[in-house]
Amino acid sequence: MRSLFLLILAGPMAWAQPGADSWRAEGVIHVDHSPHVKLHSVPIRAVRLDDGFWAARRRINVERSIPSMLVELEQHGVMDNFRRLTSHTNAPRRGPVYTDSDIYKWMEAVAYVLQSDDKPELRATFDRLTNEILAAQEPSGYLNTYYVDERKDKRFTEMYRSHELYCLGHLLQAAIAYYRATGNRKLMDGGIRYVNYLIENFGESKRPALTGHPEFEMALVELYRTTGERKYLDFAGYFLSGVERARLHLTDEQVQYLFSGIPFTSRARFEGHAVRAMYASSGATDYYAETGDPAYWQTLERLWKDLVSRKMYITGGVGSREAGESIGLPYELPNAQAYGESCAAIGNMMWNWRMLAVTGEARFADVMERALYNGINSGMSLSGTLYCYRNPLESAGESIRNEWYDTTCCPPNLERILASLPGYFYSTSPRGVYVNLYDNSHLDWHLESGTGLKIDQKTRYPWSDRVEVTVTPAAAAEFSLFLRVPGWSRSTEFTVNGTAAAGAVEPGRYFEIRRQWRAGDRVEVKFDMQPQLIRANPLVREDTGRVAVARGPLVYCIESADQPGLGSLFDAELADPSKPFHEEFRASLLGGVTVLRHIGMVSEEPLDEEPLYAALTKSAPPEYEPAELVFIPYYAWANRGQDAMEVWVPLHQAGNGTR
Ligand code: FUB
Ligand code: ZN
Repeated sequence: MRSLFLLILAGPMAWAQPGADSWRAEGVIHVDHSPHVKLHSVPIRAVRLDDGFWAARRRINVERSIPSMLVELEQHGVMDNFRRLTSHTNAPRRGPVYTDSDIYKWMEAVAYVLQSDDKPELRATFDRLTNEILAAQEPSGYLNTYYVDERKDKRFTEMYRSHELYCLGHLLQAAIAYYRATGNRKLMDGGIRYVNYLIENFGESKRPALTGHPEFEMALVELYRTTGERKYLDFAGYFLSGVERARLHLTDEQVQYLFSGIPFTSRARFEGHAVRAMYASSGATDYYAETGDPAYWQTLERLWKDLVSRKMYITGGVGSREAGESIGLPYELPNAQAYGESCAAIGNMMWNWRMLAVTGEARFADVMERALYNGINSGMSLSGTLYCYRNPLESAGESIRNEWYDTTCCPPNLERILASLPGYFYSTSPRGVYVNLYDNSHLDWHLESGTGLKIDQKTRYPWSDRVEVTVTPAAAAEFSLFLRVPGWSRSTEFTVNGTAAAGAVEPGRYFEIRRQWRAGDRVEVKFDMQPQLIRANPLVREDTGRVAVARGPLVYCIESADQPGLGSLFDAELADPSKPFHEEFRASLLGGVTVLRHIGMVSEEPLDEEPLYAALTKSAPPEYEPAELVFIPYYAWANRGQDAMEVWVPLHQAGNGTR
């Protein structure tokens, strides 16, 4: 089998022949034939995460999160919404307009798990759900559980809110992932029937359509990549062209908020609903990868810059406002009020993954890593059964994690991103292989020349600053190994078989080691993982006088559970930034984390007993005394009860109220 698909893949990449099992070689996004990408994906099945940071999270996902979420989805009637359409019961439809998408996202997560390991029971569940879902599909191809019965007349008449195409997009993504897991096209063929119906009836010379909640664009491009049928790419282009504004009578506020309805290429800034903006940008990047339209690229660069230099949290989270789940103004990055929906951080990773494929530039992988380790990782509890919808950067101890939300978009989204994680670790190009993420892992794949290639990473990353990479080509071959130098590592060292590797090492770039590689060649990487104090741009007024602590890819926070002597977390400040942090790995804490200890200054009197306003004089209270502060990784907060938490900690000004 393996030699068969090596043969298929050898040489210039060609469209899969009918009957070939080329689906086995397709990655999270299948960009092998995309003319405007520099990097190609490696399929999930080619990467095994060995015992380590992400293997532990992924195991919990497979063993706890995915099974318990199906129980929740069933209990909340998500599958019954389909069943009621075929069993002719009078049971009411339950859940919001978009809840069909929740089961689809869950199925996508299952499909990624099956790409790693065949689990017959899970496969049988997927097949059963597929049958139940497709039984509710109408002969025309239409499939949606909300616009039925008395709401049937409203189909496609309120697309700014209907999520009809959003749900279909998620169905297609689940179906494509399952096809890539098993070669089974049943759900995908059902999705295609619906898409074909849409293409026949909607478009510039037909009825007008709008995605309303972008997401369908990504799915359409992936369908094009999977089937080779150009009409799906063109249909994505139709939605991104935003030509229907007038015919759909969309207001300025709507097109701004929905991130659809005007040409994507006319967008000047990142705005509106955070998840919509992320998914639209992901879809537009997919579209660019196929078409190379320079107007798309200019827009994507403009939006990316706006995001990372003005609108993104240090955690990779996005979305400052609860109102409209929206992005907010430049530098509007409140901490306690931060919305930071898990789905938006996931969208950030998905978008940057696509930007990385297009450019091969490590700055995009840096953002992926930031979002993954922090703003995404915080979204799922260590137990795997509780989820954050919002991911604030400060909390007075409100309840933040729940098993279920009526709008439960985030939990299955977290499940699908964790399940698909092996697919993000490596990429290939005609020049060689890229290591995008670091963790204990094993790659069993091949170079684009067809030469088999295995790579082993041995590391305790992100706790350890060292990674040992063993490269094993099937036969000695000249190619490049590109290792990402994270932007946070101010000095990084590489040795090959014990000798320092030549070449300039720049943070935020890939380091290229080109040589004749032989089986067992060993590269050792040493990052600068010393804890760093980070300041925000002074225009982020909420962070004035405050610092955040980061170590490697992890953002840290203080949580009240770790400061037993402290009355209130908010009485504490960080002292003397010139002093080093004390690092300590605690195996029994929060699944095993490196904690950081540093001197703090704590108000002698509780600050909430101080007057609201007082004249600023040198001798004025409050007085502060030293106390140790213990920092834990941000992702691990809110796992021990409802504790207060703070990422941006005030920096104590020496001489100001200090004894
Ligand atoms: O509208 C569908 C999903 O629900 C969005 O992506 C989330 O932001 C939530 O509103
Ligand atoms: Zn969500």
